[in-house]
Amino acid sequence: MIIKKVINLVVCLLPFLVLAQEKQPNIVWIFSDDHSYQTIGAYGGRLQGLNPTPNIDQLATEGMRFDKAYVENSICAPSRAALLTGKMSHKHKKFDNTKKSVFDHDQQQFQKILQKNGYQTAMIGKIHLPGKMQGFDYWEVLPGQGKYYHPDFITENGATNYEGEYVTDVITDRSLNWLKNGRDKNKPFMMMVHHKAPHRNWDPAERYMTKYEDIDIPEPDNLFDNYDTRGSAAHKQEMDIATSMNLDRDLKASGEMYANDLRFRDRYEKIATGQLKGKELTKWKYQTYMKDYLRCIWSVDESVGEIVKALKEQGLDKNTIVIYSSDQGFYMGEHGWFDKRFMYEESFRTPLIVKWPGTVKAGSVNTDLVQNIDFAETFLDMARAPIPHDMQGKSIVPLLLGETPDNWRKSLYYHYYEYPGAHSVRRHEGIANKRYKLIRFYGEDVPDGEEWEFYDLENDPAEMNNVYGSILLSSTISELKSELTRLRVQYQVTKQ
Ligand code: SGN
Ligand code: CA
Repeated sequence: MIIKKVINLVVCLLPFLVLAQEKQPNIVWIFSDDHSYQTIGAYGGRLQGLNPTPNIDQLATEGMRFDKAYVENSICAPSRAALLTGKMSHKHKKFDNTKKSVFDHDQQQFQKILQKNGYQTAMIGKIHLPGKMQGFDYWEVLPGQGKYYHPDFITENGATNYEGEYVTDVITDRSLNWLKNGRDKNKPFMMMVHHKAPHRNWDPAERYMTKYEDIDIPEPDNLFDNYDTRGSAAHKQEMDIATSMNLDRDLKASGEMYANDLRFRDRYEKIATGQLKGKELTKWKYQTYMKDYLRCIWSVDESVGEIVKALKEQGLDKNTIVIYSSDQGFYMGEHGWFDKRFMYEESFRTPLIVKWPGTVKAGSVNTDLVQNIDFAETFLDMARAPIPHDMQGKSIVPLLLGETPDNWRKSLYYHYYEYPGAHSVRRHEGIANKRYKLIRFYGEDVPDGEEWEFYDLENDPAEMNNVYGSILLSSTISELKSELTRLRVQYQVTKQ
């Protein structure tokens, strides 16, 4: 009996023992801004037939796809602060994208710990956290949101302008350059390749300007959602394609800038003649938005392919982990929307794919609840560096090894703060498990200061039916309310 137990223990620990003996792996973290899982072929869904991401899909074929990866605050700067610190917004203090909350670069961040444990670290691309980066041997970042064309980049030594170049290409080239010529080849490395695309206003590289021109992009079933059963926040947002997406900068179909630009002539004329009205106009806006968005993705996917190829050419592929993810999800017309912020699935969820040669089973799929606060601890664990106790996530390395710990989280906490603000999404917090989601909208411009929503994700995956008032579900709702209170205590949430 005892011998059997010992054998079982050794079998369970084997992957960890093997890992402990190998040399520290390199980590390449390719990240994008606002890339929805709906537009990644490997995630399936209505857009898969467009084959939008062959290189990212290849990572999934060779690695693990996470189907339940989420963020803690679906907006750029707070999400990035969570990645670096392994903490939620109320702990790292970058609550929103505005100047009202400031990210203190002096605080603990995973890359500083990696450096202390023998790693070379590099960050190239969008970080959206003003101030000097710390913990990177090399950094070259966009100021704020950055620009798609002729972008400026800031380094330790000042700014450089890339006249005539496209931002995704510059980020790829600068990353490849560091990989080849910039790093100390005797050390393991962590390279962060963080793209600006496909962020609004979806400007593609010249070479992809006409891609998808002659096809119809499938529409979501709820493109014309009327928000029945939902509270006031869904009705009052300003992120719907029909009225909040503009015809000039967003769709390049109106305004002086586009009137004489041959590339946009067809669009311009379509709008100028006034032939589209009501639902037909919304459908046209959806098609135009989606095509530009997908064209931006095409360059990001190409970047993934080039980086994977370079790793191979340099003999680094066997000992390099390649991760693909985004700072949050995005609406591809679901609920009639673009943008993010809400705790509804399309923006709460984010893509996550990990290729770890020799360690992760090729083509595997994980459905455990993971969150962006897990990245920092995961990287430290991969590097076998110490993990500070005050980080709030969990390393996903056991999941990558195919072992879900018994005490793995059963629910997720979410909190969005930026109101009043762009797109007018009311403040809210909430809790979700694999089956249900409870959301509490609160504060300014919320009737009576508080509104609740509740969704049964199994019966209503598109979250069209708020069943907060359901008598049948009242005890389940109470359970989730208690769980929300428990999570607030666990994560030490202070700000309401
Ligand atoms: C800009 C965009 C918004 C977007 C925010 C935040 N407007 O303000 O649509 O929600 O960034 O995006 S734009 O017309 O200037 O593009 S985030 O990814 O940085 O959080
Ligand atoms: Ca973003």
